[in-house]
Amino acid sequence: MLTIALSKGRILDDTLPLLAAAGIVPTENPDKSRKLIIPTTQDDVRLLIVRATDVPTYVEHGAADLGVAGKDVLLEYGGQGIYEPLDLRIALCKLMTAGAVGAPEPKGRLRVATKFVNVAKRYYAEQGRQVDIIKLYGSMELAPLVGLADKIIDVVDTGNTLRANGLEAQELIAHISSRLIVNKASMKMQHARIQELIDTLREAVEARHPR
Ligand code: PRT
Ligand code: MG
Repeated sequence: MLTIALSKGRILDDTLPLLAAAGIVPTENPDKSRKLIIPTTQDDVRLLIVRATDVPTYVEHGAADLGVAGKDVLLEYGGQGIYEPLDLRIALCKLMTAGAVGAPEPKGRLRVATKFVNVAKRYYAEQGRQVDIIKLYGSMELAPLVGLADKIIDVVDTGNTLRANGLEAQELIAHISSRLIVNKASMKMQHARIQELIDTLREAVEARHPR
């Protein structure tokens, strides 16, 4: 059995066509179903529906053999137990700092609100900048508006969410796309099977999202 962990929403939507190219099609619509384990047209392949931030955890611990996760999630997760063999070139966005439009740089320690605590620590450490990091789980855009933080670090796509809240994107931390990830033991134990799937997905990526 090959188990593939995915999150609902944009990652699922953009991954299903790639899996279809490898002959893997869910037997029920994962967006509509309440099931968290979804069989596919291949008897020995199933999908696990998990939170985006939980995908690396399932894969590192071997509860899933493969997964699809945003590079933002992978940068935050860290973890040495996962291979990342393929850039799927889907769910593109940027990891950025943002702050209130026109706000001056604060004099003292910068307060940064984010769910990407590890990324934030690394980013400001590289710059030699002292910061207080405030962990949030969502609606980061609110933090600078109500004085909780000077800046946020978040994923930005169109920038509409920032603009709607009087914020502007400032520094680019990383270009983000979603990656295929593989459990290290699975890669060894089921090498031929998984390598074949990676190769097929790579061709599908080249066809659908050419550079
Ligand atoms: O939603 P949930 O809390 O379960 O988890 P999640 O937000 O991590 O998952 P999901 O499905 O929303 O995103 C999965 C992956 O898609 C992320 O890990 C990113 O790699 C990628 N991605 C691509 C994005 C976006 N684009 C994106 N725009 N993830 C989130 N957003 C959010 C962003 O956080 C902000 O709130 O959309 C808003 C900004 O969008 P714009 O277009 O207004 O700039
Ligand atoms: Mg989300």
